[in-house]
Amino acid sequence: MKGPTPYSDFIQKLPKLTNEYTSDTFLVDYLKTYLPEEVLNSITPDLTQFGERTAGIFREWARDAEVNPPQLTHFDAMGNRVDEIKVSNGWLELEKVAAKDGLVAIGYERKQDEFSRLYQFVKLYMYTASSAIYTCPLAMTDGAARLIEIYGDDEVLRKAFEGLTSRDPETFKTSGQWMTERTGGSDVSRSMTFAEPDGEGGYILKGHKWFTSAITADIAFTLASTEPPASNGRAALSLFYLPIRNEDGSLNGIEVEALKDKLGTKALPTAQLNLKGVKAMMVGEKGKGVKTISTLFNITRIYNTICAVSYMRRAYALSEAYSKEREAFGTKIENHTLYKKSLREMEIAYQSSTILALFLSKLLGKEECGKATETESALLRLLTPVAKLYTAKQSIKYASEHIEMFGGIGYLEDSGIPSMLRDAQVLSIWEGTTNVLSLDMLRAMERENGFASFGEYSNQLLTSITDPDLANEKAALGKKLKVLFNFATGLKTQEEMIASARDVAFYIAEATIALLWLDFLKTNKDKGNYYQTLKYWLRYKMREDSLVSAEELGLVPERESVG
Ligand code: MFK
Repeated sequence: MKGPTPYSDFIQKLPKLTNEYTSDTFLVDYLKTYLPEEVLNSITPDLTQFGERTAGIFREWARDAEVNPPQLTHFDAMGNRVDEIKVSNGWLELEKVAAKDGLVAIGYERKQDEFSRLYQFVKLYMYTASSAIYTCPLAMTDGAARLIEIYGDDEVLRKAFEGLTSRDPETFKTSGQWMTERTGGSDVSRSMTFAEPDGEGGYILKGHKWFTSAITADIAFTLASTEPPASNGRAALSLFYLPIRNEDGSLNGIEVEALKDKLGTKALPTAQLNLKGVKAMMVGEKGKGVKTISTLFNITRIYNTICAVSYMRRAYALSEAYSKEREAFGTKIENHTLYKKSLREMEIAYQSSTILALFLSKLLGKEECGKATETESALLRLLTPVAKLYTAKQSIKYASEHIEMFGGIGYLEDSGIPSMLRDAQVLSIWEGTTNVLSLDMLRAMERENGFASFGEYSNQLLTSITDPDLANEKAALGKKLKVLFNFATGLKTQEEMIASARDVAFYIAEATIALLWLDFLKTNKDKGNYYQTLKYWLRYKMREDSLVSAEELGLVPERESVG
Protein backbone atom coordinates (compact mmCIF):
# COMPACT_ATOMS: atom_id res chain seq x y z
CA MET A 1 0.00 0.00 0.00
CA LYS A 2 1.30 3.46 -0.94
CA GLY A 3 1.19 6.65 1.12
CA PRO A 4 1.54 7.25 4.81
CA THR A 5 -0.34 5.24 7.34
CA PRO A 6 -2.92 7.41 9.05
CA TYR A 7 -1.33 9.87 11.55
CA SER A 8 2.15 8.29 11.36
CA ASP A 9 3.72 11.35 9.72
CA PHE A 10 1.40 13.92 11.19
CA ILE A 11 3.02 17.26 11.97
CA GLN A 12 0.95 19.96 13.59
CA LYS A 13 1.04 23.28 11.71
CA LEU A 14 1.80 26.28 13.88
CA PRO A 15 -0.61 29.13 13.38
CA LYS A 16 0.27 32.13 11.24
CA LEU A 17 -0.55 35.64 12.27
CA THR A 18 -2.38 37.84 9.83
CA ASN A 19 -2.06 41.61 9.48
CA GLU A 20 -2.17 42.85 13.05
CA TYR A 21 -3.97 46.04 12.21
CA THR A 22 -6.66 44.90 9.81
CA SER A 23 -7.35 41.68 11.74
CA ASP A 24 -7.82 43.49 15.06
CA THR A 25 -11.45 44.47 14.61
CA PHE A 26 -11.64 46.06 18.04
CA LEU A 27 -8.68 48.31 17.30
CA VAL A 28 -10.16 49.33 13.96
CA ASP A 29 -13.56 50.02 15.56
CA TYR A 30 -11.90 51.99 18.35
CA LEU A 31 -10.00 54.24 15.98
CA LYS A 32 -13.10 54.75 13.83
CA THR A 33 -14.98 55.82 16.95
CA TYR A 34 -12.46 58.26 18.37
CA LEU A 35 -10.37 59.62 15.51
CA PRO A 36 -11.56 62.36 13.16
CA GLU A 37 -12.10 60.83 9.73
CA GLU A 38 -9.30 62.75 8.04
CA VAL A 39 -6.80 61.69 10.71
CA LEU A 40 -7.87 58.06 10.44
CA ASN A 41 -7.66 58.14 6.64
CA SER A 42 -4.22 59.68 6.73
CA ILE A 43 -2.73 57.05 9.08
CA THR A 44 -4.57 53.92 7.90
CA PRO A 45 -2.06 53.05 5.13
CA ASP A 46 0.81 53.30 7.60
CA LEU A 47 -0.95 51.21 10.25
CA THR A 48 -1.82 48.62 7.61
CA GLN A 49 1.73 48.24 6.28
CA PHE A 50 3.06 48.17 9.83
CA GLY A 51 0.58 45.51 10.97
CA GLU A 52 1.71 43.33 8.08
CA ARG A 53 5.34 43.54 9.17
CA THR A 54 4.75 43.05 12.90
CA ALA A 55 2.93 39.84 12.00
CA GLY A 56 5.84 38.74 9.78
CA ILE A 57 9.48 39.74 9.54
CA PHE A 58 9.60 41.52 12.92
CA ARG A 59 8.84 38.24 14.65
CA GLU A 60 11.84 36.63 12.98
CA TRP A 61 14.12 39.44 14.22
CA ALA A 62 12.62 39.15 17.70
CA ARG A 63 13.29 35.43 17.73
CA ASP A 64 16.88 36.03 16.63
CA ALA A 65 17.30 38.58 19.43
CA GLU A 66 15.76 36.22 21.98
CA VAL A 67 17.99 33.25 21.17
CA ASN A 68 21.17 35.33 20.71
CA PRO A 69 21.31 37.39 23.90
CA PRO A 70 23.86 40.20 24.34
CA GLN A 71 27.45 39.28 25.11
CA LEU A 72 29.82 41.40 27.20
CA THR A 73 33.57 41.37 26.56
CA HIS A 74 35.61 43.09 29.25
CA PHE A 75 39.08 43.06 27.64
CA ASP A 76 40.42 43.07 24.10
CA ALA A 77 43.24 40.79 22.94
CA MET A 78 45.87 43.25 24.13
CA GLY A 79 44.42 43.48 27.62
CA ASN A 80 42.71 46.86 27.21
CA ARG A 81 39.51 47.24 29.22
CA VAL A 82 36.84 47.74 26.54
CA ASP A 83 33.53 46.57 28.05
CA GLU A 84 32.05 45.92 24.62
CA ILE A 85 28.53 44.61 24.28
CA LYS A 86 27.58 42.68 21.19
CA VAL A 87 23.90 42.42 20.38
CA SER A 88 22.15 40.27 17.77
CA ASN A 89 21.30 41.33 14.23
CA GLY A 90 17.63 40.96 15.06
CA TRP A 91 17.97 43.52 17.85
CA LEU A 92 19.74 45.96 15.51
CA GLU A 93 17.03 45.53 12.86
CA LEU A 94 14.35 46.19 15.47
CA GLU A 95 16.13 49.43 16.37
CA LYS A 96 16.37 50.51 12.74
CA VAL A 97 12.67 50.02 12.06
CA ALA A 98 11.82 51.78 15.30
CA ALA A 99 13.60 54.86 13.96
CA LYS A 100 12.30 54.62 10.38
CA ASP A 101 8.75 53.98 11.46
CA GLY A 102 8.88 56.91 13.86
CA LEU A 103 7.99 54.90 16.94
CA VAL A 104 9.25 57.73 19.12
CA ALA A 105 9.23 60.52 16.53
CA ILE A 106 5.47 60.44 15.85
CA GLY A 107 4.79 61.59 19.42
CA TYR A 108 6.97 64.68 18.94
CA GLU A 109 6.29 65.59 15.30
CA ARG A 110 2.66 65.96 16.45
CA LYS A 111 1.37 65.95 12.87
CA GLN A 112 -1.85 64.45 14.17
CA ASP A 113 -2.02 67.09 16.89
CA GLU A 114 -3.64 65.71 20.07
CA PHE A 115 -4.08 62.31 18.37
CA SER A 116 -0.36 61.84 17.71
CA ARG A 117 0.16 59.85 20.89
CA LEU A 118 -2.75 57.57 20.08
CA TYR A 119 -1.32 56.91 16.61
CA GLN A 120 2.17 56.31 18.03
CA PHE A 121 0.97 53.98 20.79
CA VAL A 122 -1.15 51.96 18.38
CA LYS A 123 2.03 51.28 16.43
CA LEU A 124 3.86 50.36 19.65
CA TYR A 125 0.95 48.10 20.57
CA MET A 126 1.54 46.11 17.39
CA TYR A 127 5.34 46.32 17.64
CA THR A 128 5.98 45.27 21.24
CA ALA A 129 5.02 41.60 21.10
CA SER A 130 7.24 41.31 17.98
CA SER A 131 10.16 43.33 19.36
CA ALA A 132 11.91 41.15 21.96
CA ILE A 133 11.05 44.19 24.14
CA TYR A 134 13.05 46.70 22.13
CA THR A 135 10.12 48.79 23.38
CA CYS A 136 12.05 49.21 26.65
CA PRO A 137 14.83 51.35 25.12
CA LEU A 138 12.13 53.20 23.18
CA ALA A 139 10.21 53.90 26.39
CA MET A 140 13.23 55.45 28.06
CA THR A 141 14.11 57.33 24.87
CA ASP A 142 10.62 58.77 24.68
CA GLY A 143 10.62 59.68 28.38
CA ALA A 144 14.00 61.37 27.95
CA ALA A 145 12.70 63.36 24.97
CA ARG A 146 9.75 64.57 27.02
CA LEU A 147 12.04 65.48 29.90
CA ILE A 148 14.19 67.55 27.54
CA GLU A 149 11.11 69.21 26.04
CA ILE A 150 10.18 70.41 29.50
CA TYR A 151 13.56 71.03 31.17
CA GLY A 152 16.09 71.20 28.34
CA ASP A 153 16.94 74.88 27.92
CA ASP A 154 20.43 74.05 26.75
CA GLU A 155 22.23 73.43 23.43
CA VAL A 156 23.55 69.98 24.42
CA LEU A 157 20.11 68.78 25.43
CA ARG A 158 18.43 70.24 22.37
CA LYS A 159 20.93 68.35 20.20
CA ALA A 160 20.22 65.16 22.17
CA PHE A 161 16.49 65.72 21.61
CA GLU A 162 17.03 65.77 17.84
CA GLY A 163 18.70 62.35 18.04
CA LEU A 164 16.04 60.84 20.30
CA THR A 165 13.25 61.89 17.95
CA SER A 166 15.04 61.21 14.65
CA ARG A 167 13.60 58.91 11.97
CA ASP A 168 17.00 58.30 10.44
CA PRO A 169 18.62 55.10 11.79
CA GLU A 170 22.03 56.73 11.31
CA THR A 171 21.25 59.65 13.60
CA PHE A 172 18.66 58.02 15.89
CA LYS A 173 19.83 57.96 19.51
CA THR A 174 18.45 56.12 22.52
CA SER A 175 18.48 56.94 26.20
CA GLY A 176 18.88 54.95 29.39
CA GLN A 177 17.19 55.70 32.71
CA TRP A 178 19.41 54.72 35.61
CA MET A 179 17.71 54.87 38.98
CA THR A 180 18.23 51.56 40.70
CA GLU A 181 21.08 51.00 43.15
CA ARG A 182 22.10 48.21 45.50
CA THR A 183 20.44 50.18 48.31
CA GLY A 184 17.12 50.59 46.61
CA GLY A 185 14.94 49.90 43.63
CA SER A 186 11.73 51.38 45.00
CA ASP A 187 13.31 53.74 47.54
CA VAL A 188 15.79 55.64 45.42
CA SER A 189 16.52 58.15 48.20
CA ARG A 190 19.13 55.77 49.64
CA SER A 191 21.31 56.46 46.61
CA MET A 192 25.07 56.06 47.03
CA THR A 193 25.96 57.98 43.87
CA PHE A 194 27.58 61.35 44.52
CA ALA A 195 27.97 64.31 42.22
CA GLU A 196 30.82 66.78 42.64
CA PRO A 197 31.16 70.01 40.69
CA ASP A 198 33.90 69.71 38.04
CA GLY A 199 34.79 73.39 38.25
CA GLU A 200 33.51 74.07 34.72
CA GLY A 201 29.79 74.14 35.40
CA GLY A 202 29.37 70.39 35.11
CA TYR A 203 29.59 67.49 37.57
CA ILE A 204 31.55 64.28 38.07
CA LEU A 205 29.51 61.30 39.24
CA LYS A 206 30.94 58.48 41.34
CA GLY A 207 28.94 55.53 42.56
CA HIS A 208 27.27 52.37 41.42
CA LYS A 209 24.14 51.47 39.47
CA TRP A 210 22.79 48.00 40.03
CA PHE A 211 20.26 47.50 37.26
CA THR A 212 20.49 49.72 34.20
CA SER A 213 18.62 49.30 30.94
CA ALA A 214 20.04 49.66 28.40
CA ILE A 215 23.77 50.23 28.50
CA THR A 216 23.94 50.18 24.70
CA ALA A 217 22.10 53.53 24.64
CA ASP A 218 23.78 56.79 23.63
CA ILE A 219 22.82 58.93 26.60
CA ALA A 220 21.31 58.41 30.04
CA PHE A 221 19.48 60.24 32.79
CA THR A 222 20.45 59.28 36.31
CA LEU A 223 20.01 60.35 39.92
CA ALA A 224 22.80 61.37 42.29
CA SER A 225 23.16 63.50 45.37
CA THR A 226 25.29 66.57 45.74
CA GLU A 227 25.12 66.43 49.56
CA PRO A 228 25.77 63.66 52.06
CA PRO A 229 22.56 61.86 53.14
CA ALA A 230 20.57 63.24 56.07
CA SER A 231 20.67 61.46 59.43
CA ASN A 232 17.73 59.24 58.34
CA GLY A 233 19.86 57.94 55.45
CA ARG A 234 17.80 59.71 52.78
CA ALA A 235 19.54 61.93 50.28
CA ALA A 236 18.09 64.84 48.34
CA LEU A 237 18.71 63.71 44.79
CA SER A 238 19.33 65.74 41.67
CA LEU A 239 18.93 64.62 38.08
CA PHE A 240 21.87 64.36 35.68
CA TYR A 241 22.25 63.97 31.94
CA LEU A 242 25.26 62.11 30.62
CA PRO A 243 26.59 60.90 27.28
CA ILE A 244 27.52 57.22 27.64
CA ARG A 245 30.58 57.55 25.45
CA ASN A 246 33.21 60.24 24.96
CA GLU A 247 33.83 61.69 21.51
CA ASP A 248 36.64 59.15 20.89
CA GLY A 249 34.19 56.29 21.52
CA SER A 250 35.52 55.32 24.96
CA LEU A 251 33.08 54.96 27.84
CA ASN A 252 32.46 58.13 29.84
CA GLY A 253 34.00 57.06 33.16
CA ILE A 254 31.83 53.96 33.26
CA GLU A 255 32.78 50.33 33.81
CA VAL A 256 30.29 47.66 32.84
CA GLU A 257 30.74 45.15 35.64
CA ALA A 258 28.27 42.54 34.40
CA LEU A 259 25.20 41.91 32.32
CA LYS A 260 22.26 40.83 34.43
CA ASP A 261 21.03 37.27 34.19
CA LYS A 262 17.27 37.83 34.18
CA LEU A 263 14.20 35.59 34.13
CA GLY A 264 13.10 37.20 30.86
CA THR A 265 13.77 40.18 28.56
CA LYS A 266 16.80 38.15 27.47
CA ALA A 267 17.56 40.28 24.41
CA LEU A 268 17.74 43.49 26.43
CA PRO A 269 21.25 44.34 27.66
CA THR A 270 20.68 45.25 31.30
CA ALA A 271 23.91 46.02 33.10
CA GLN A 272 25.49 46.60 36.47
CA LEU A 273 27.69 49.70 36.30
CA ASN A 274 30.54 51.19 38.23
CA LEU A 275 30.53 54.98 37.83
CA LYS A 276 34.16 55.91 38.29
CA GLY A 277 34.03 59.55 37.30
CA VAL A 278 31.29 60.26 34.81
CA LYS A 279 31.09 63.72 33.23
CA ALA A 280 27.49 64.83 33.64
CA MET A 281 25.22 67.84 33.56
CA MET A 282 22.53 68.69 36.10
CA VAL A 283 19.01 68.98 34.70
CA GLY A 284 16.21 70.72 36.56
CA GLU A 285 16.40 72.07 40.07
CA LYS A 286 19.08 70.86 42.50
CA GLY A 287 17.63 68.42 45.05
CA LYS A 288 14.46 67.97 42.97
CA GLY A 289 15.72 65.01 40.97
CA VAL A 290 12.88 62.62 41.79
CA LYS A 291 10.25 65.16 40.83
CA THR A 292 12.12 65.99 37.61
CA ILE A 293 12.68 62.39 36.53
CA SER A 294 9.01 61.61 37.23
CA THR A 295 8.30 63.22 33.83
CA LEU A 296 10.37 60.43 32.32
CA PHE A 297 9.05 57.55 34.37
CA ASN A 298 5.43 58.59 33.94
CA ILE A 299 6.01 58.11 30.20
CA THR A 300 7.73 54.74 30.67
CA ARG A 301 4.83 53.65 32.88
CA ILE A 302 2.44 54.37 30.02
CA TYR A 303 4.72 52.34 27.74
CA ASN A 304 4.57 49.54 30.28
CA THR A 305 0.79 49.59 29.90
CA ILE A 306 1.07 49.43 26.12
CA CYS A 307 3.51 46.50 26.40
CA ALA A 308 1.10 44.64 28.63
CA VAL A 309 -1.82 45.01 26.25
CA SER A 310 0.36 44.15 23.28
CA TYR A 311 1.15 40.80 24.90
CA MET A 312 -2.49 40.20 25.76
CA ARG A 313 -3.57 40.90 22.20
CA ARG A 314 -0.86 38.59 20.85
CA ALA A 315 -1.80 35.83 23.30
CA TYR A 316 -5.37 36.06 22.05
CA ALA A 317 -4.47 36.27 18.34
CA LEU A 318 -2.17 33.26 18.48
CA SER A 319 -4.56 31.18 20.58
CA GLU A 320 -7.39 31.98 18.21
CA ALA A 321 -5.29 31.14 15.15
CA TYR A 322 -4.21 27.86 16.76
CA SER A 323 -7.80 26.89 17.43
CA LYS A 324 -8.43 26.96 13.68
CA GLU A 325 -5.46 24.64 12.97
CA ARG A 326 -5.46 22.13 15.80
CA GLU A 327 -7.80 19.16 15.84
CA ALA A 328 -8.71 17.15 18.93
CA PHE A 329 -11.50 14.71 19.64
CA GLY A 330 -12.60 14.71 16.01
CA THR A 331 -12.91 18.43 15.35
CA LYS A 332 -10.96 21.68 15.26
CA ILE A 333 -10.53 22.96 18.81
CA GLU A 334 -12.28 26.18 17.86
CA ASN A 335 -15.45 24.09 17.97
CA HIS A 336 -14.97 22.94 21.54
CA THR A 337 -17.24 24.87 23.84
CA LEU A 338 -14.76 25.28 26.68
CA TYR A 339 -11.98 26.42 24.35
CA LYS A 340 -14.42 28.93 22.87
CA LYS A 341 -15.30 30.19 26.34
CA SER A 342 -11.64 30.53 27.32
CA LEU A 343 -10.95 32.45 24.13
CA ARG A 344 -13.89 34.73 24.68
CA GLU A 345 -12.66 35.52 28.20
CA MET A 346 -9.22 36.28 26.77
CA GLU A 347 -10.85 38.54 24.19
CA ILE A 348 -12.75 40.46 26.84
CA ALA A 349 -9.60 40.81 28.93
CA TYR A 350 -7.38 42.07 26.09
CA GLN A 351 -9.98 44.47 24.71
CA SER A 352 -10.81 45.84 28.16
CA SER A 353 -7.19 46.45 29.08
CA THR A 354 -6.63 47.92 25.62
CA ILE A 355 -9.52 50.36 25.94
CA LEU A 356 -7.84 51.65 29.12
CA ALA A 357 -4.39 51.87 27.51
CA LEU A 358 -5.71 53.73 24.47
CA PHE A 359 -7.64 56.15 26.66
CA LEU A 360 -4.43 56.93 28.52
CA SER A 361 -2.70 57.56 25.18
CA LYS A 362 -5.46 60.00 24.23
CA LEU A 363 -5.14 61.83 27.55
CA LEU A 364 -1.37 62.10 27.15
CA GLY A 365 -1.78 63.48 23.62
CA LYS A 366 -4.23 66.10 24.85
CA GLU A 367 -2.02 67.08 27.76
CA GLU A 368 1.04 67.51 25.56
CA CYS A 369 -0.84 69.63 23.02
CA GLY A 370 -2.25 71.87 25.75
CA LYS A 371 -5.78 70.61 25.13
CA ALA A 372 -6.46 68.73 28.34
CA THR A 373 -8.88 70.18 30.87
CA GLU A 374 -7.76 70.32 34.50
CA THR A 375 -9.84 67.22 35.19
CA GLU A 376 -8.20 65.36 32.29
CA SER A 377 -4.69 66.28 33.44
CA ALA A 378 -5.42 65.07 36.97
CA LEU A 379 -6.99 61.93 35.53
CA LEU A 380 -3.89 61.23 33.44
CA ARG A 381 -1.77 61.54 36.57
CA LEU A 382 -4.07 59.21 38.53
CA LEU A 383 -4.57 56.61 35.80
CA THR A 384 -0.90 56.32 34.84
CA PRO A 385 0.05 54.19 37.89
CA VAL A 386 -3.42 52.58 37.98
CA ALA A 387 -3.30 51.38 34.36
CA LYS A 388 0.32 50.30 34.69
CA LEU A 389 -0.26 48.12 37.73
CA TYR A 390 -3.55 46.69 36.49
CA THR A 391 -2.51 45.75 32.96
CA ALA A 392 0.82 44.31 34.13
CA LYS A 393 -0.99 41.77 36.29
CA GLN A 394 -3.46 41.01 33.52
CA SER A 395 -0.71 40.38 31.01
CA ILE A 396 1.03 37.90 33.32
CA LYS A 397 -2.24 36.05 33.79
CA TYR A 398 -2.96 35.85 30.07
CA ALA A 399 0.61 35.09 29.02
CA SER A 400 0.26 32.05 31.26
CA GLU A 401 -3.17 31.21 29.85
CA HIS A 402 -1.68 31.52 26.35
CA ILE A 403 0.82 28.75 27.09
CA GLU A 404 -2.00 26.52 28.25
CA MET A 405 -4.07 27.25 25.14
CA PHE A 406 -1.26 25.61 23.16
CA GLY A 407 -1.00 22.60 25.47
CA GLY A 408 2.41 20.95 25.60
CA ILE A 409 3.66 22.84 22.54
CA GLY A 410 3.24 26.08 24.47
CA TYR A 411 5.65 24.80 27.11
CA LEU A 412 8.44 24.15 24.60
CA GLU A 413 11.11 26.83 24.28
CA ASP A 414 11.52 26.42 20.53
CA SER A 415 7.84 27.20 19.97
CA GLY A 416 8.75 30.76 21.03
CA ILE A 417 5.69 30.86 23.29
CA PRO A 418 7.17 30.68 26.82
CA SER A 419 9.19 33.90 26.43
CA MET A 420 6.03 36.02 26.63
CA LEU A 421 5.34 34.83 30.17
CA ARG A 422 8.89 35.54 31.25
CA ASP A 423 8.82 38.99 29.67
CA ALA A 424 5.38 39.86 31.03
CA GLN A 425 6.56 39.07 34.55
CA VAL A 426 8.82 42.12 34.56
CA LEU A 427 5.95 44.47 33.78
CA SER A 428 4.71 44.34 37.36
CA ILE A 429 8.20 45.01 38.75
CA TRP A 430 10.21 47.57 36.76
CA GLU A 431 8.97 51.11 36.67
CA GLY A 432 7.49 50.48 40.13
CA THR A 433 5.98 47.37 41.69
CA THR A 434 2.23 46.98 42.18
CA ASN A 435 2.50 48.19 45.79
CA VAL A 436 4.73 51.17 44.95
CA LEU A 437 2.35 52.19 42.19
CA SER A 438 -0.64 51.83 44.50
CA LEU A 439 1.11 54.31 46.78
CA ASP A 440 1.77 56.56 43.81
CA MET A 441 -1.95 56.45 43.06
CA LEU A 442 -2.56 57.58 46.66
CA ARG A 443 -0.05 60.40 46.12
CA ALA A 444 -1.99 61.49 43.03
CA MET A 445 -5.30 61.20 44.89
CA GLU A 446 -4.24 63.19 47.88
CA ARG A 447 -1.86 65.77 46.46
CA GLU A 448 -2.96 66.20 42.87
CA ASN A 449 -6.71 66.16 43.02
CA GLY A 450 -6.82 62.71 41.43
CA PHE A 451 -9.81 61.22 43.22
CA ALA A 452 -12.01 64.30 42.88
CA SER A 453 -11.19 64.40 39.17
CA PHE A 454 -12.08 60.74 38.80
CA GLY A 455 -15.42 61.49 40.48
CA GLU A 456 -16.01 64.42 38.15
CA TYR A 457 -15.05 62.43 35.06
CA SER A 458 -17.29 59.49 35.96
CA ASN A 459 -20.25 61.77 36.72
CA GLN A 460 -19.84 63.58 33.42
CA LEU A 461 -19.55 60.35 31.49
CA LEU A 462 -22.55 58.72 33.16
CA THR A 463 -24.62 61.86 32.53
CA SER A 464 -23.74 61.70 28.84
CA ILE A 465 -25.34 58.22 28.53
CA THR A 466 -28.92 58.89 27.54
CA ASP A 467 -29.64 55.81 25.44
CA PRO A 468 -32.46 53.82 27.17
CA ASP A 469 -30.81 50.58 25.95
CA LEU A 470 -27.84 51.35 28.19
CA ALA A 471 -29.89 52.51 31.19
CA ASN A 472 -29.45 49.30 33.21
CA GLU A 473 -25.70 49.26 32.75
CA LYS A 474 -25.46 52.95 33.55
CA ALA A 475 -27.41 52.41 36.79
CA ALA A 476 -25.36 49.33 37.73
CA LEU A 477 -22.11 51.18 37.22
CA GLY A 478 -23.38 54.20 39.14
CA LYS A 479 -24.09 51.92 42.10
CA LYS A 480 -20.67 50.30 41.94
CA LEU A 481 -18.99 53.68 41.82
CA LYS A 482 -20.92 54.73 44.91
CA VAL A 483 -19.53 51.69 46.70
CA LEU A 484 -16.02 52.88 45.82
CA PHE A 485 -16.59 56.47 46.91
CA ASN A 486 -18.20 55.37 50.20
CA PHE A 487 -15.40 52.93 50.88
CA ALA A 488 -12.68 55.49 50.11
CA THR A 489 -14.22 58.25 52.19
CA GLY A 490 -14.59 55.77 55.06
CA LEU A 491 -10.81 55.32 55.23
CA LYS A 492 -9.89 57.64 58.07
CA THR A 493 -6.20 57.21 58.75
CA GLN A 494 -3.17 57.12 56.49
CA GLU A 495 -2.56 53.53 57.55
CA GLU A 496 -6.06 52.52 56.50
CA MET A 497 -5.65 54.23 53.15
CA ILE A 498 -2.34 52.53 52.52
CA ALA A 499 -3.69 49.11 53.47
CA SER A 500 -6.51 49.42 50.93
CA ALA A 501 -4.60 51.31 48.23
CA ARG A 502 -4.05 48.26 46.09
CA ASP A 503 -7.70 47.20 46.20
CA VAL A 504 -8.79 50.74 45.38
CA ALA A 505 -6.33 50.88 42.47
CA PHE A 506 -7.72 47.68 40.94
CA TYR A 507 -11.27 48.86 41.47
CA ILE A 508 -10.56 52.22 39.82
CA ALA A 509 -8.98 50.41 36.87
CA GLU A 510 -12.02 48.18 36.44
CA ALA A 511 -14.46 51.05 36.96
CA THR A 512 -12.64 53.16 34.36
CA ILE A 513 -12.81 50.28 31.92
CA ALA A 514 -16.56 49.99 32.51
CA LEU A 515 -16.95 53.74 31.94
CA LEU A 516 -14.94 53.49 28.74
CA TRP A 517 -17.04 50.59 27.46
CA LEU A 518 -20.19 52.62 28.13
CA ASP A 519 -18.74 55.54 26.21
CA PHE A 520 -17.68 53.28 23.34
CA LEU A 521 -21.13 51.66 23.25
CA LYS A 522 -22.79 55.03 22.76
CA THR A 523 -21.62 54.73 19.16
CA ASN A 524 -21.11 50.99 18.75
CA LYS A 525 -24.06 49.47 20.57
CA ASP A 526 -25.06 46.97 17.95
CA LYS A 527 -21.59 45.93 16.95
CA GLY A 528 -20.19 42.51 17.70
CA ASN A 529 -20.12 41.39 21.27
CA TYR A 530 -19.22 44.70 22.86
CA TYR A 531 -22.50 44.99 24.70
CA GLN A 532 -22.09 41.49 26.14
CA THR A 533 -18.60 42.48 27.18
CA LEU A 534 -19.87 45.38 29.28
CA LYS A 535 -22.54 43.23 30.89
CA TYR A 536 -19.98 40.56 31.73
CA TRP A 537 -17.60 43.19 33.05
CA LEU A 538 -20.14 44.70 35.41
CA ARG A 539 -21.34 41.33 36.64
CA TYR A 540 -18.07 39.42 37.08
CA LYS A 541 -15.17 41.89 37.14
CA MET A 542 -16.26 44.82 39.24
CA ARG A 543 -16.67 42.89 42.45
CA GLU A 544 -17.74 45.08 45.34
CA ASP A 545 -16.29 42.59 47.80
CA SER A 546 -12.82 43.20 46.36
CA LEU A 547 -12.46 46.33 48.50
CA VAL A 548 -10.98 45.07 51.76
CA SER A 549 -10.20 47.32 54.72
CA ALA A 550 -7.25 47.10 57.10
CA GLU A 551 -9.75 46.52 59.90
CA GLU A 552 -11.14 43.41 58.24
CA LEU A 553 -7.63 42.02 57.94
CA GLY A 554 -6.87 42.69 61.59
CA LEU A 555 -4.16 45.18 60.66
CA VAL A 556 -5.74 47.94 62.74
CA PRO A 557 -7.94 47.54 65.83
CA GLU A 558 -11.63 47.14 65.08
CA ARG A 559 -13.54 50.41 65.35
CA GLU A 560 -16.30 50.47 67.90
CA SER A 561 -19.61 50.51 66.10
CA VAL A 562 -21.60 53.67 66.59
CA GLY A 563 -25.05 53.56 68.20
C1 MFK B 1 8.65 48.66 28.41
C2 MFK B 1 8.14 49.68 29.23
C3 MFK B 1 9.02 50.21 30.33
C4 MFK B 1 10.43 50.03 30.02
C5 MFK B 1 11.39 50.78 30.87
C6 MFK B 1 12.06 49.92 31.86
C7 MFK B 1 13.49 50.21 32.00
C8 MFK B 1 13.93 50.12 33.41
C9 MFK B 1 14.57 51.39 33.85
C10 MFK B 1 14.37 51.72 35.28
O1 MFK B 1 14.93 52.65 35.74
S1 MFK B 1 13.37 50.75 36.26
C11 MFK B 1 13.40 51.60 37.79
C12 MFK B 1 12.26 52.45 37.91
N1 MFK B 1 12.17 52.85 39.26
C13 MFK B 1 11.04 53.29 39.74
O2 MFK B 1 10.06 53.38 39.05
C14 MFK B 1 11.08 53.74 41.17
C15 MFK B 1 9.90 53.22 41.93
N2 MFK B 1 9.74 54.04 43.11
C16 MFK B 1 8.88 55.09 43.11
O3 MFK B 1 8.21 55.38 42.16
C17 MFK B 1 8.82 55.85 44.39
O4 MFK B 1 7.49 56.23 44.60
C18 MFK B 1 9.68 57.12 44.34
C19 MFK B 1 11.09 56.78 43.94
C20 MFK B 1 9.14 58.15 43.37
C21 MFK B 1 9.67 57.65 45.75
O5 MFK B 1 10.69 58.60 45.91
P1 MFK B 1 10.61 59.67 47.09
O6 MFK B 1 11.78 60.57 46.97
O7 MFK B 1 10.35 58.99 48.40
O8 MFK B 1 9.30 60.43 46.63
P2 MFK B 1 8.50 61.58 47.28
O9 MFK B 1 9.29 62.30 48.33
O10 MFK B 1 7.17 61.09 47.66
O11 MFK B 1 8.33 62.52 46.01
C22 MFK B 1 9.33 63.40 45.57
C23 MFK B 1 8.65 64.35 44.59
O12 MFK B 1 8.37 63.63 43.38
C24 MFK B 1 7.31 64.88 45.09
O13 MFK B 1 7.12 66.16 44.53
P3 MFK B 1 7.45 67.51 45.35
O14 MFK B 1 8.93 67.52 45.56
O15 MFK B 1 6.96 68.60 44.47
O16 MFK B 1 6.69 67.36 46.63
C25 MFK B 1 6.32 63.92 44.46
O17 MFK B 1 5.03 64.47 44.34
C26 MFK B 1 6.97 63.71 43.09
N3 MFK B 1 6.54 62.46 42.47
C27 MFK B 1 6.81 61.20 42.89
N4 MFK B 1 6.28 60.32 42.02
C28 MFK B 1 5.67 61.05 41.07
C29 MFK B 1 5.86 62.42 41.33
N5 MFK B 1 5.38 63.39 40.54
C30 MFK B 1 4.70 63.01 39.44
N6 MFK B 1 4.49 61.71 39.12
C31 MFK B 1 4.95 60.71 39.88
N7 MFK B 1 4.71 59.44 39.53
